[in-house]
Amino acid sequence: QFPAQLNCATELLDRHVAEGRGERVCLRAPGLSWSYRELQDKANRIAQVLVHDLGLVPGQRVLLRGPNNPMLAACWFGVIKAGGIAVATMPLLRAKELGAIIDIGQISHALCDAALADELLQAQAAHPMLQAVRCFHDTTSAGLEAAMAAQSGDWTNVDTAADDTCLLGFTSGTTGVPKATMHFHRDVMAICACWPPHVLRPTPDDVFIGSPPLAFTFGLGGLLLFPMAVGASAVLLEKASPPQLLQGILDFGATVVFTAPTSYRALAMHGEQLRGGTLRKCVSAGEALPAATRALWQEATGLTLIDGIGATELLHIFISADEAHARAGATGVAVPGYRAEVVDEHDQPAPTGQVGRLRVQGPTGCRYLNDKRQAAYVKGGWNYTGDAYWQDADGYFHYHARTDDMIISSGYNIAAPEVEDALLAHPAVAECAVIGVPDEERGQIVEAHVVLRPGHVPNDATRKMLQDFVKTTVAPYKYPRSVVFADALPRTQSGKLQRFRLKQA
Ligand code: 3SK
Repeated sequence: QFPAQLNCATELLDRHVAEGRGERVCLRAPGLSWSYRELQDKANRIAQVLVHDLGLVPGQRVLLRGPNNPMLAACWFGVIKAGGIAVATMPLLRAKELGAIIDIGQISHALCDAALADELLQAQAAHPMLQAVRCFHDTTSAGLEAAMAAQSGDWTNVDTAADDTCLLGFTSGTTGVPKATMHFHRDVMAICACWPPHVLRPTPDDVFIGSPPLAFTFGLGGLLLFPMAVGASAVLLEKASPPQLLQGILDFGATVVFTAPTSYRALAMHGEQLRGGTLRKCVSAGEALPAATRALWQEATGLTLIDGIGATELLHIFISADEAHARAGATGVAVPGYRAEVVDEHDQPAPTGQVGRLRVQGPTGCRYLNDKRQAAYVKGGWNYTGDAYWQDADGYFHYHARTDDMIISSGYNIAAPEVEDALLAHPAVAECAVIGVPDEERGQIVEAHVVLRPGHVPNDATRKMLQDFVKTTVAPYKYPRSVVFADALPRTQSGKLQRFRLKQA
């Protein structure tokens, strides 16, 4: 239960200063460290620039653009403090994609890292609804820092209602057509009260690090909201590919890491540098965790992965298990505060062991902004996440596939992730994605797109070796009749595999 009036910036940031923790380290980046008091000072100045200089009124939407860094975080809090709605965007988006977000989100203001300004300014030229853009990390007199210097560090947050929208999370899902999900101040506080204290159990001495962008709610929670909810610190890395993330963990003595399964596979190759080090909690989400990756990480580092499934629509993780309750092949159980069920095609609870559609209820839920897809996502108060799951006798949820990742070949239902798991267990496979492609005889056949590890040759012998290997671990009808070798796989900027792009190719 939250009070009727609530501003999440007051709870996550100002409270620490008010309660005497202002000098604790809040945000770090290479060559930089800000205390809670310093972050508050910057966010207060940004709120005033937005209100006094740029005419922002509560409820207006502010696009944020930049790689993960402390100024981007300060802008996020500045918007919230001013009663605005933060719309963080993926750093790699181009002008056309930004234009779609401006249109859908009805964006009036933007704060942008100067390094990424070009595409946003192009988008602004085509979308005059975006009235005001200020760039940070800009040393000119027109930059945000100059405007901040002219304001004071004192500011009283706008007295928002708990049910006022404070952020729009954009998701392209796996289909590529963007939707905006609206989340309230109370939703932000709800996610901080559910998964972290029950599953992650962070302490004020933890140092968080990770790869997901703050524009992906997995990153926003893991690298900003959750550390700040307990007065801990977070390291924000602009570039967090596996070698950079490894270096960051070692340099900053990180204790909690958030990244995706593909990244854990790559980091596991350097497990000896992490074993016995500072790291104590490793969170995997963003896509299904293959059992082979869980085992690889455990063997390489001695650490047990905390798996979880979340959704931009529900803001963060709703099914998960801590290290003590982790089970190979299972995502976990419903996070306290949430209910989850697997249902059949008639929306009736599916029997134990039977695959069905996952639906979830809890303190957060999907509210698409002006989008008819709302009717398919929320039915009867349940959020239908688009995942196919089954539950075991102990109530653990096991991921099967996205509901649109099922391949039907000669009447057999084949889940793409199961074939991917089988391929990933082969030492020659670095990454893979499995899709169904049309076939006259079988309706569809299984096609695997495979990125090989260095030293393996993409030829017929390797293809046959992989096909034979899959047949030895899963039912032979699931083996990929077609194997395509690739240098890389198409992924969203949050790291999710875009199988639809392989299907279009
Ligand atoms: O994709 C996920 O699993 C996820 C996890 C946490 C927060 C948000 C998302 C989309």
